[in-house]
Amino acid sequence: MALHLFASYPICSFTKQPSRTCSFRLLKIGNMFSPLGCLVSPKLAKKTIVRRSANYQPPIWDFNFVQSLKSEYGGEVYTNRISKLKEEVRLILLKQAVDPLDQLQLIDTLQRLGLAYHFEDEIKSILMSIYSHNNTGMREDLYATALEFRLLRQHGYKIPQEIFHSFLDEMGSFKECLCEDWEAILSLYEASFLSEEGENILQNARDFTTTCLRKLVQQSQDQNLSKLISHALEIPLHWRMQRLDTRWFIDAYERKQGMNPLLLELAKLDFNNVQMIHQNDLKHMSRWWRSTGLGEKLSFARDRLMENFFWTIGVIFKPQFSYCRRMLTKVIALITTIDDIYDVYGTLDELELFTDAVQRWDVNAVEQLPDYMKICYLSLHNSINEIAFDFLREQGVHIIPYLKRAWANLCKSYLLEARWYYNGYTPSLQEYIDNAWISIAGPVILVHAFFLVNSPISNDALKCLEEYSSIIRCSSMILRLADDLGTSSDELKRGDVPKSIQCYMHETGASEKEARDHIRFLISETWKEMNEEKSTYSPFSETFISIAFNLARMAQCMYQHGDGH
Ligand code: 0FV
Ligand code: MN
Ligand code: MN
Ligand code: MN
Ligand code: MN
Repeated sequence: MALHLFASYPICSFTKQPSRTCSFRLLKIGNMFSPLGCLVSPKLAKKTIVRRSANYQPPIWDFNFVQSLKSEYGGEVYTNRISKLKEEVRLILLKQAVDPLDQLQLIDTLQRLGLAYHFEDEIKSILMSIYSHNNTGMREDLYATALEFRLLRQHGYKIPQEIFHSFLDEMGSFKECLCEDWEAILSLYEASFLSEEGENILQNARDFTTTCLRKLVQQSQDQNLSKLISHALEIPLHWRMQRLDTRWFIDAYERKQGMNPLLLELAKLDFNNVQMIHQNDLKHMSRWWRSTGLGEKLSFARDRLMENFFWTIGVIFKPQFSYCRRMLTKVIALITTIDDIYDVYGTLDELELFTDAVQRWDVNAVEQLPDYMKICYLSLHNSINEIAFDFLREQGVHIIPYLKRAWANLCKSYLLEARWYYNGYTPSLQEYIDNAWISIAGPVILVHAFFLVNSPISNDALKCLEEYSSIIRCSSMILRLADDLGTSSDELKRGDVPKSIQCYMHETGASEKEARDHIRFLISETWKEMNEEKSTYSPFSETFISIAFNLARMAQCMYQHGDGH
């Protein structure tokens, strides 16, 4: 099914807003370019400005608590043990596991235990060899076939969905009798999420296995089995935030019959070792956040440093990417604050000034802003320019044009939503989406991430970055739609633009439940489109592609039970 979520792309070429703005020019509180003394003069301010409140609660992660975090897992005893275990596991991977199915299972286990990043070259060469011996003939073992299919696709190999032909009956449906082998069904279920647009065998596989697994959970007496299946049904592996799943799977693996104690020990030590690095990143950024003063001074905005940081672990957990996590934490903290200015606190006039200032990217623009915006604007300016400075120093390339453009596009999309809000306007779903995949800040996060991971930068990649090419759009779209599922009820209550669910209800007369189902369907279709990025040529590095996928995963984690943020 072809979905046209991105019908009026490219959106980045914003033009002047139409006359819609006229109606609320009347609300202006003074000349746009005079210093906004009204904000300092409480008399006028009180009379004319009614500000919304989101009633955000104080942070639950106390500064002193964060600073007190300690870990012993960086000590020599642990790192030596980790090195030794790594070599043993490498030997198992290269020498002991010779049968392709054993190899695939081991790779899958290493991935789920969060250890695969230590063995990337070995895993690549094993998969390459399995792929080159891949037979397209009749398959008999569904479990093995689905596992092979999933791992190969995950690593960018083109494997046709027709590999599952021998498991279909004359009508093209999966044979009912397969339902009895839960391991095979689970394996097929997870594989089915690697599908691309229009792959109907895989869509059938997804529907079929989902039904089977639901039945199995109801009937099963085996607690471990039920846990595994419920976990998979909740969110499939391909859509999961990896680090949390690693933590979950370490426990599951410990209970598994025939598990390898060496792998388990390495997984635990490595998890704790990596967590120590994350804690150091967090402590560092928590001090940075305090030094900005934004949490205190802008009391209307979310003070959520820990949560902002948590996003970055979902996006890129590997220990060597501390710099990327730290800078992305800044970016996300600034996004959160600025989003609240636009959604909650700012008046339309102030928002126009702020948008203009960001577009100018000129430190002198601070003069035109009210005080509460000044501190935010300068903080934005300093933080982003510092990232650009680091890059210029290290790589000799001037990247401010890319970064500031991403922020300008974000603020313009925020402003459009603010205009819709003040105008009481409900856009069509399409019109909403054309703007909303930008206003969720996915492009800002990804553009910065692109420069923060130290991958070589080609002109091709820069061009795709500038155009917000497909992977950026898909990842941002999933982020937006997942955010809407989790946050729009509260947003509507406090006063905000209608989000995708409400736009769809307004446009089609659907119930809220139907609208939510539709949004979930769009998420699922967008995943299929994004999956194509794995099997087609991309100028982006593997690291960047994984960041884009992980951002979508992180969104589905954060908003799984409402607004996790
Ligand atoms: C989304 O909040 C938001 F800004 C968050 C969670 C901060 C970090 C952002 C990303 C990693 C995307 P909210 O639901 O208020 O956003 P909208 O766009 O709906 O106002
Ligand atoms: Mn918001
Ligand atoms: Mn917003
Ligand atoms: Mn939202
Ligand atoms: Mn396509």
